[in-house]
Amino acid sequence: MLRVHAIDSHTEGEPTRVIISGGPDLGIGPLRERRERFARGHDGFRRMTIEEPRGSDVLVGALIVEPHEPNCVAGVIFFNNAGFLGMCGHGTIGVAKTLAHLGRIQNGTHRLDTPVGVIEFTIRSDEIVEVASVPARRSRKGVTVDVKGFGEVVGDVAWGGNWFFLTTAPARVPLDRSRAAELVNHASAVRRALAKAGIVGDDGSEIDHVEFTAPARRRDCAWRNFVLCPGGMYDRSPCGTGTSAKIACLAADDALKPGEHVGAESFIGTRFEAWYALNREGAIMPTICGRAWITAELDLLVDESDPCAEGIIDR
Ligand code: PYC
Repeated sequence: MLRVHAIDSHTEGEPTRVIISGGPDLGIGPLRERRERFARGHDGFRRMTIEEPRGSDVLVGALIVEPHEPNCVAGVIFFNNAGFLGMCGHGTIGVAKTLAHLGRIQNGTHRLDTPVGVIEFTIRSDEIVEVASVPARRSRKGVTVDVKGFGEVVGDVAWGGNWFFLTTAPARVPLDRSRAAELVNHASAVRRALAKAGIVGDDGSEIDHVEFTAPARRRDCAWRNFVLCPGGMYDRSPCGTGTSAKIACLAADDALKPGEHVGAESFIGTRFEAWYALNREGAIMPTICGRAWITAELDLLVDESDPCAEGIIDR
């Protein structure tokens, strides 16, 4: 019987399952290389830990490993129902709260090794976690894409730790939970149209996140968003990497100054606060803040005879 110990949490509504022990041996070396080994040799473990019947499509997994970079409290590889993520903002907040819950870290600033570089997070005395994320950038402004069934859509391409296409919400579909299925459908069509048109990130990667923005309903937020993640699920939180990408667009338009704080409202009405600084090279360095709550401590059990050991497989 395989036993995998995990801690579940949610960050402003978006769940994270942090795998503490029982994961595959990925060897040593940079986290980018270990993520490749995970993807090539242990994809069944990814599916087993987050997908049905032990999880759900919306869960984001975070495998804790030994860090490669110095002075990091841990290394982490994020994954979801579609594969592996570069960075994950809400997941980092979940990891921070989980490590604190386990007594491995105290309030204060810590370094975390990820496949896209080292990031720093700070657990504040008010329990809010600040994530100083990877550099963000807008790579293209005002890109027009012809979306089958929906017509022309204009948006920006930006990197916030994952690749995003950011555009205003469809005119006739309010960002309401009752309209989630339509928004998923529309955003998925945008994603397919981008791929078909060969519109990719400036490193050649697929743009696998689509972000719609609309005016905020909360007075303490500047916009409300809907973010479609690669596996067809929408982010319940305002999406950390999506907020970084949005900040990169605002900064490029000179609509947000360094150090100016802004609120991002999620599709379910929860909030992140964000701001950015410029580093010596002039790169945009976003910080995202939010809260997470521990929801479960669990042992996942996998019996060799279980036909759904690696999730539910369609035959
Ligand atoms: O918070 O960066 C994020 C994120 C990415 C996918 C789901 N959440």
